[in-house]
Amino acid sequence: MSSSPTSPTAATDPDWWRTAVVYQVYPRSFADSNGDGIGDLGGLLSRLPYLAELGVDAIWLSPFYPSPLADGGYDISDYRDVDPRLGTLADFDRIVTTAHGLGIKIIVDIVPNHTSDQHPWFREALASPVGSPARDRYIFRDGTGPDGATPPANWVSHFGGPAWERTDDGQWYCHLFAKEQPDLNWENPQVRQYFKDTLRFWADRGVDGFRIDVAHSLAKDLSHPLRDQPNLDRSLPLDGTDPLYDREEVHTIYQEWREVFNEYDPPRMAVAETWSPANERTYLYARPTELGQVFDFSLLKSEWGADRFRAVIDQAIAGHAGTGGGLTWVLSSHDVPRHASRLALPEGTDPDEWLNTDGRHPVLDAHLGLDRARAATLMMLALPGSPYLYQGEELGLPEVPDIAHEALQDPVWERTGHALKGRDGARVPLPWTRTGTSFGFGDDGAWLPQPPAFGELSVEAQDGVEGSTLEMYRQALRLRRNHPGLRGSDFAWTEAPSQCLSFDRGPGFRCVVNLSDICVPLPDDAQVLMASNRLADGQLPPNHTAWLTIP
Ligand code: TEU
Ligand code: CA
Repeated sequence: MSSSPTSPTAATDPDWWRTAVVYQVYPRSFADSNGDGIGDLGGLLSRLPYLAELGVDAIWLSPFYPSPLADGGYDISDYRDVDPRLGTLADFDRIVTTAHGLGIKIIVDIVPNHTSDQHPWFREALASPVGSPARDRYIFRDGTGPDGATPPANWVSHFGGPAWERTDDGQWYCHLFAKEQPDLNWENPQVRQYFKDTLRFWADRGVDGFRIDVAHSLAKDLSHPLRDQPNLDRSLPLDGTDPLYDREEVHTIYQEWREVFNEYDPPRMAVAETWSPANERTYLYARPTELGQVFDFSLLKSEWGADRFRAVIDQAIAGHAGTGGGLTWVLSSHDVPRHASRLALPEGTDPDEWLNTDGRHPVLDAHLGLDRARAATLMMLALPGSPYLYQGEELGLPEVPDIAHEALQDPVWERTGHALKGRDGARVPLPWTRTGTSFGFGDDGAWLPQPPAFGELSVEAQDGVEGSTLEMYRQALRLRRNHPGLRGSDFAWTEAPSQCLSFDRGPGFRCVVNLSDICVPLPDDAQVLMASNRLADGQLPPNHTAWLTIP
């Protein structure tokens, strides 16, 4: 395997993240180095050459910190260490050094909305009296109604049920996620200091950037009495005044963090995660005085369709214009059904309902899903800005919808009273080889069961195979890095056949996406650089994308 040489400018360019291809690693599901069934840092270290050959610019690591795993590691009991099941700080340092040697940046996940209930601060809070400074780091309140037996407010958890849990002494604490994830009080100066020092801890170890979990929920209106909010952000029009989501004050936190990022050369980058429906406020997180980037999940939330994709792209580009922030694109993550399955769902199908049938209704056309996934990916990789890839999408992995109920790990399953299966189907450990227990993920089993079909989707099965999804990703990332027409931020729609999209980037580069159900001709004077699949007599088949050189 050969790695791409690091160009000296790329290594020091302070704006590297504006165009970077970032690959999300969910560490427990990536590669297992010691056969205990759990992916770990040793596994990742051994696969860094694979990621270099794939051609990614950066790796975002989902949490690898010590965690009781109430929410797959997003419940952190120590923000400045590595979970012993995953390795040590020395292993982490080796990853940073090795990745940098291969020209790959490292981004770590920061989870500032909540800690684990096993974090020393929360244990101290529980052991301390009502009204104590230890409790003030979290959101403790008396209940209402007789004996205070009703929660202090009608806030709801993202994972189902109320956002409040009662403690032994009768007070309640707020948790917007699982009850093992108590929300921090961001009006507390110690909380603010702790996270700035945590950012420095990892920046000092050489990390290049941060992904900020639930970035829009840190600032809450905690004035007495607590305001009503019985809805989740997903269904709300947000204008900066909601008691829980996307409050105007949250931006002062990121302005303070920017000062920390700028203590380093090059300044550390950051990307905000916010699930609120994208509107003009979403892009404020990406201002250069704050985080620089915010995930744009509109593509990930969009169903297949030329008008839909076009509207999403227009909104993102227009939304960033004037803010100075960097564009991002996402099709898959550890939180949603993989796009190779999602894009095969019939119009209007709720992916959660499909999951609830264990993937039986409707039965998906896997071929169609893969075609569309590849076409959507190739479109995304041609857009200006920074695409975020999720591990395994380069293999065309589908969602695993039929994990046995007993094997499910996502807290969503229990907290919703089995109404939602949750996110495990996107977190099944990767197949590296055709055969073997756990398909080369490790020497033994895997913490979530892998379906038999994973063998033929493994890296081994696709490596060097012309037309494989893996080779398509490799080729696209190589071209993206080297084609002058894909640098810069130029973008212009061009005329396209019905239900197709066509856009030009820099000099001589055009991308055409066929979202119709008939073959369409390509422009006469175009030369095909690559396509998401084979052309049909020089025409672009339905559910395909082509990259073209035009005179
Ligand atoms: O996700 C934030 C979030 O709002 C999710 O609950 C999202 O709505 C849901 O996953 C969709 O089903 C982040 C992390 O990405 C997620 O993995 C964590 O569980 C969550 O924060 C809590 O830290
Ligand atoms: Ca392991």
